[in-house]
Amino acid sequence: MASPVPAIRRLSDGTLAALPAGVAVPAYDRASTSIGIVHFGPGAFHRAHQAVYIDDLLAGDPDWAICAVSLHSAGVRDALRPQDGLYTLALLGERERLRVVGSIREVLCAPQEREAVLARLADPGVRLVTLTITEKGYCLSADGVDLAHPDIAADLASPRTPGSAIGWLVEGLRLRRGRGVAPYTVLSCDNLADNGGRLRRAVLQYARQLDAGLAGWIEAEVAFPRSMVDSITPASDDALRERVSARLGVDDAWPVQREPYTQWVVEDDFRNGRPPLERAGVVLSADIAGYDRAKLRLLNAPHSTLAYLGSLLELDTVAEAMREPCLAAFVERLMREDIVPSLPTLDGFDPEAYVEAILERFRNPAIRHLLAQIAWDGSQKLPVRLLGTIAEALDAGRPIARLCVPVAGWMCFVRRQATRGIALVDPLADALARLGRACSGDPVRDVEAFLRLDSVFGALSGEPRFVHALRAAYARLGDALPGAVAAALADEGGVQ
Ligand code: CS2
Repeated sequence: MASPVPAIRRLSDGTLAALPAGVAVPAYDRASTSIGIVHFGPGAFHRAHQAVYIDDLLAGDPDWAICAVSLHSAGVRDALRPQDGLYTLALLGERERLRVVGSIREVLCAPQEREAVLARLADPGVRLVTLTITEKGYCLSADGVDLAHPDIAADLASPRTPGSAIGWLVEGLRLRRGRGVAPYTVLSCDNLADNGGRLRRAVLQYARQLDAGLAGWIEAEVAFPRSMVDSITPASDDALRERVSARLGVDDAWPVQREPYTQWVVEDDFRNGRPPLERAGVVLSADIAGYDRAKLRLLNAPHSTLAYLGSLLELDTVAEAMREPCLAAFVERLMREDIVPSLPTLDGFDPEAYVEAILERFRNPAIRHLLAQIAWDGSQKLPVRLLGTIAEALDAGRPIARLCVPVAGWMCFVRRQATRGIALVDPLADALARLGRACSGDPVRDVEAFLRLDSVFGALSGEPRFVHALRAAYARLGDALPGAVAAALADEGGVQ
């Protein structure tokens, strides 16, 4: 008689003790931790970054376990709940190291578990709410919230059943105020300069539409520290899942991976206690402005540059793009000659060493970081990563020709995807697809059409020197096929 097929065992509290030696596991009793943090957006980045720092400090301070809340899809909840919130982090160094992370004690899907989310937000034990919801999740306008955004408009119409992050934050704060519970601190961990300040202004503007008293209370009582987060985290794929499950000897439905390097700088402005973050290696600082900007401009902007120009060159990954001499030389020159001069001088910050370290991280052959992943959401990323540098260079009378090449590269990428019938991942995907299809290759007409995207270009579109430089860059990329792109990049001296 055939023996029964053994049920495939799953990573969970019950199987933790049986994991092979060499796989790191939580160094504390998970059952004796309590939830002190609600996190919105438990994607790969949160689980590879903040949740790992919290995992490091729970042994010494058990009050800060995480309730992870997805705002839209049930995928993370469905993968992690059967695993008691456990998942594996693969650290992609010379030798891959595995670590099971235990800091997420609860996983909720907000649209399906509204009461549970509100109960957590109102819980006095929760003193911190963190967010990684990507740039678009904030529904920002130039200096507040976009009141016309469909998610915000829907929440304003029925604020007790929110859908947006800002709607949830404000509803949670309203409950706490009503019950006499001290507010939580709100910590944005997304790649936006002044992320805390921008979120604060957006929350206040939203709350003012609903209740001036509540808005006044939030303004007086709630802290929104700024933060800078950094660790390269390629999306999880089947190869990772299979590798990890094979090494663990049990199934992990959704492991995550990242480079060994990680950094988290947080403004030390918490009103209701905070986790002892410094014990886990977080840098707490009175003023982080400058660090967030350096990271966005010197890491994320080059990343987007590699993504668009590398995709046009038909390359797949960051490491491959860095092996393409014309592109690697272009990016390095962009960083050293055009971006470094835009950064304020900071005590203890050596921009040249920072550039060197970033280039080294981009070259890491152990990481398969898809350019297509970084190319997502260009309409949200370009303003924070590149267009601010261009605006400042214009004001200061510095050259902008090279800085315009990645912007033109994005336009060519949009055009190419549209002509190939490939959908973009971008909140403006429909408008961009229409624009891309209407492009004729004529620099004057095409650039003018893109510049009408007000939420992307804002006042820059009326700046003649910018329009001129962008047209020139777009013209140099020509038909945007690999030959033309390589020639434009190799000839970069000429774009000065
Ligand atoms: C990347 C970032 O996907 C992207 O747009 O530029 O996720 C980048 O890897 C991280 O910010 C690194 O800290």
